[in-house]
Amino acid sequence: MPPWNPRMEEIPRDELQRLQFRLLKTQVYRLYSFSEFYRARMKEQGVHPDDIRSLADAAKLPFMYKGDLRDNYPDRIFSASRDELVRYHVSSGTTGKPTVVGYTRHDIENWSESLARAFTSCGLGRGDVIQVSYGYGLFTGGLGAHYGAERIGATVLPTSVGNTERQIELMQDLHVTAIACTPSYLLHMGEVAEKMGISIRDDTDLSAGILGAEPWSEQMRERIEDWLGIKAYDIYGTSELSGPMFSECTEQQGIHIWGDLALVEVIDSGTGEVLAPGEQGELVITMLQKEALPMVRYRIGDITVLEDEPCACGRTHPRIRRISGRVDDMLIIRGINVFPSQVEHALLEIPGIGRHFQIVVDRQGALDTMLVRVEISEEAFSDKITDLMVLKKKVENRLRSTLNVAVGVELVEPGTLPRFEGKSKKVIDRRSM
Ligand code: DLL
Repeated sequence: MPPWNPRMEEIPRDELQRLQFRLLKTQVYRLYSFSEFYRARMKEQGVHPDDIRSLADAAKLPFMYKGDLRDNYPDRIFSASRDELVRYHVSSGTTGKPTVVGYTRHDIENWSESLARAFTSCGLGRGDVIQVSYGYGLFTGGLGAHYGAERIGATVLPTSVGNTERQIELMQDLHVTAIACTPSYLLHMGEVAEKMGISIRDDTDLSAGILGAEPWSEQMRERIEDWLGIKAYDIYGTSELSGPMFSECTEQQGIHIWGDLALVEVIDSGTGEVLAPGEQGELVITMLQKEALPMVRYRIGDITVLEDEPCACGRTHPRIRRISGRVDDMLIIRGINVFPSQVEHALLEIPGIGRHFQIVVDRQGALDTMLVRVEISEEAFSDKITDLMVLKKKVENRLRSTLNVAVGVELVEPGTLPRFEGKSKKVIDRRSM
């Protein structure tokens, strides 16, 4: 594989936009000519490739949805022939058929390039030992991170998920400097390490976590950094875009979206209108160079804000803020929109509260109920019962004022809620069971 192209990260903005326009036009012409799916979609929308005369004209193109991939299972949207494919990944999805993603050699190269940029943005390079504790296999996390880490000349420790005690021993013995995994798995590892009498902060060389694949909050970042003595970076992507692709840099001021690979828009979920930078809405991504499974104006369902100012690190590509939730995991409790990330945000500000929680939504008669089960810290656990009552009241009040809805609270012993090696499942919605 060729070395990655770090110079692209500082390309002047006007040059980047010219490049994006050229790539967009080429992709749209290619799809209109060769893909039945896209040609039909564009005709339905009354748009022809000749109508794309500027980058802003991307807004004329039809949206794509996750449902389109499921409806065209397994490969009817692919625009490369089978013999050009070098890999499949498959995402389980929450309902119905899984989503199959195919990759040409060029797709794998661009994907590795984006991860090479992501890792170097987080200050990693040759000499680092990167433990990849995302799942290897059909999930994109493990192999994606693996190729990116090799591309920058780092040493990879491909532990995948599971066998946590062994992972911690290897982390110590092989002088691992960075770990790539879900934030919830890193929390679990920290706890298991403590049980083994090992402090990740004091007894290992770990200095960075490249964490993603699930929502996590700024407060969670602070806790992880303070507790484990590392820098925790947010990495984002979805299987349809290739897998993990985009990350923060050492400034930790938003996720860089590599503009030569992806065009980013944030839209109003209701009207589909493109929003200005700084406004919160639904993320829409067009992959500019993808071959096997092209994604044009893909409505991912994640909620964020576009930051268009260049970053202090010198990279010129646009950034998005930390994902604050999903359009579709938004819970509606008695008419009020609630995101699990808001709950996490509120809980972690309260001293005495541990790192794990679970939301149980149910219905009593016609009324939605929401119970938040929260682990308390070891120190709070040894407090008097009256102190625990005060803590419970405090949590109830904080949640009510943050969410504008009354919430039941149950404080549970440290270590009682389920732990996850991959993506965590924080919400149990019994209304749909
Ligand atoms: O989770 C790809 C990935 C692997 C990203 C490893 C980062 C690290 P999917 O399984 O298709 O792909 O799930 C994609 O996960 O639409 C978001 O809702 C959520 N997600 C991913 N990263 C983040 C993040 C991988 N950093 C879905 N913050 C996305 C919040 C995230 N949500």
